[in-house]
Amino acid sequence: MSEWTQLWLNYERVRNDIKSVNITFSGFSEDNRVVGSMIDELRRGMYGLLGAEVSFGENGAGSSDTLKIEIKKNVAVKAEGYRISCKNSTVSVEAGDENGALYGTYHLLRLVNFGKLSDGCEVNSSPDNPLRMMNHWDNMDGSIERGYSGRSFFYVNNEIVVDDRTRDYARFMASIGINGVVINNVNVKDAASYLITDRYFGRLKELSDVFGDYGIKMYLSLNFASPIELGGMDNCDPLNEEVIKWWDDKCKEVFEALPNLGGFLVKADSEGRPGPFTYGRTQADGANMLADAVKPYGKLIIWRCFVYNCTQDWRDTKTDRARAGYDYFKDLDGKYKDNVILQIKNGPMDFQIREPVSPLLGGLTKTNQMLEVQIAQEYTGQQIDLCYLIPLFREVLDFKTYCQKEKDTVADVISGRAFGNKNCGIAAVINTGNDKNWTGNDMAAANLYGFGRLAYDMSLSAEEIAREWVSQTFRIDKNDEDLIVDMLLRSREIYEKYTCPLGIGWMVTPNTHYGPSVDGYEYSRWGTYHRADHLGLGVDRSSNGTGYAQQYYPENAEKFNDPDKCPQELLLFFHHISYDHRLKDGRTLIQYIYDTHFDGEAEAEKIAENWNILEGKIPEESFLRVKNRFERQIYNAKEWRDQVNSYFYRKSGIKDEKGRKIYE
Ligand code: GCV
Repeated sequence: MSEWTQLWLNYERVRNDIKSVNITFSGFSEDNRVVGSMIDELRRGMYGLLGAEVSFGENGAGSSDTLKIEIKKNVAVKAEGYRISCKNSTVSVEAGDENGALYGTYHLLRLVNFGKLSDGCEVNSSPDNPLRMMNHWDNMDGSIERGYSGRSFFYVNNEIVVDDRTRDYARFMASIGINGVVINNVNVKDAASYLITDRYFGRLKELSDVFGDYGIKMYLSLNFASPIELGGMDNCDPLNEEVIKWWDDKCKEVFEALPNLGGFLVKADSEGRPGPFTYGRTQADGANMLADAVKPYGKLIIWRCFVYNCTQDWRDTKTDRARAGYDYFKDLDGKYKDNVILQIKNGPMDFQIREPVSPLLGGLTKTNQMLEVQIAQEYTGQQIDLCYLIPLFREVLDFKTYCQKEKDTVADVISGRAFGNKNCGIAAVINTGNDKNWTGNDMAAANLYGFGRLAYDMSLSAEEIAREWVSQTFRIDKNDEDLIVDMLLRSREIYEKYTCPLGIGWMVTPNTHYGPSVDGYEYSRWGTYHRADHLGLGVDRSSNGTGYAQQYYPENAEKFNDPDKCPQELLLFFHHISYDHRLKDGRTLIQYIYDTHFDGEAEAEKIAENWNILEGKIPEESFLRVKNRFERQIYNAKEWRDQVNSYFYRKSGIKDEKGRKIYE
């Protein structure tokens, strides 16, 4: 029994009628490292799920209780895709490459797990996104920025750790189709700056080899000021010849030592990080200089668009952080090298429970784009409160940008379907740590699993993914499975109800970002992000206000610009609305705020009660861990309810029509 759980790779016995499994390969070499991982997983999975002996290679006809599996190379299958079919108790898994065969193997194990492997079954699958990545915000001292599941399992005291846990991590990632992992925080400081020196190459090579065994490329976050910090230079101007030469030499050294490194992720000119702006250069100047340096090795520069001035003075009503990404990047569309990808957060702000989709997604048409989401629940309950994020990600992917007549959703843009890009995809800020259960709250593993599955197959619904996760993770009957699925599916709405109303966001405790503080957010020190006064609440981002709504294509701009057409859930993001304004259902804004906060808290109590039904049906440790989180969630929900209601009661002077308790 290892010190950590196996998450959804829970290979407990599901049937007993198959006594042996015989596996053959054609077109794939058993010496290949990814095939080696496949063999290990099949042995482990088939033994666990079926209790069957597993043999490899031709061994005669076999008996009626033998399951035959043929893993075959078929170049007609799309890159990293697979086909599974089952006839006469013989299963065939076809793939064009090793990654596809590995993903097909994991899918086959899922079918066995779900009891869905039977004659006639057919699966045809290939990834929608070329790049499917996890971004770790792990620091080398072992802390994790915005980590809620313990400490890093990659680093202890500035040293890199490679052990059995690393291998299990790589297995989990491959099982959901992840093919890239950034192993260090985008805020590259202290020892992390030295990751691109020979001090760390040995361990990094070991780590990247473990990833390589599972078809995963390793990436590093980069410090843009490395020529200064490591090279002793007096600047890091991307157009300076000596700086360019320094990077060329550095990349040669790094990629010769680490051939399985896919490239670099860069946060520049944001929240204190260095970047090209210091030298009067553009973001494209910075990204292209690095892109040239990595190009001889066929590598990528992933450049983040989370660039904004966190010290903006919000007393000026035209100031708007939401505008920043588009303002900095739109005019440079088409000016980036082919091996640059711009990584864009799903919203224009920062992973709030509700934001509009960033206008950069699809706003750029000539530049490689990648979507960034956050499954570390920084603003969405910190893996204490239950918040299943797949419905939110689905909304983002399905958003029609109107960038062209057809194939214009965010999913079309990031997958390359819209503009034919090859370097594109989706990344998540991950929610793992060295806690026994990996994600702090056992239920938060649904977001980890769900992100990977959705990144691979963007046609999956939030409910399908929730069901897959529950039925692999727990061995429970259909009613109990329904109960957990229902909790997951309702959780985002509940969290939204007791926290920030109608897209306004941000009313969080400064720095920690957990719990309410209506005026508190650290970067609102020059005035509030929500702009509440005694008459109303919300930020006017229409053409009369900051003009942010105009950053969208006309169809969306028109809708967001007009308070009568704006989707209600985003009303306060786009408009300053008076407390007595009547919403579509006839309620006033202030009454809506009171109602949702009372309802949200009550609904959180209800799902917490439902959890108790599972006592004795799932492992006790999991049950108790989640129960404890629910208790803390209820406490948090009450705090939010009371602070938000009191704040707006004091501001507006309007009483709750239903006479419920609001602290004065
Ligand atoms: C890694 C927010 C978070 C920071 C994070 C930053 C980013 O501001 O609070 O912790 O830094 O986003 O995405 O770069």
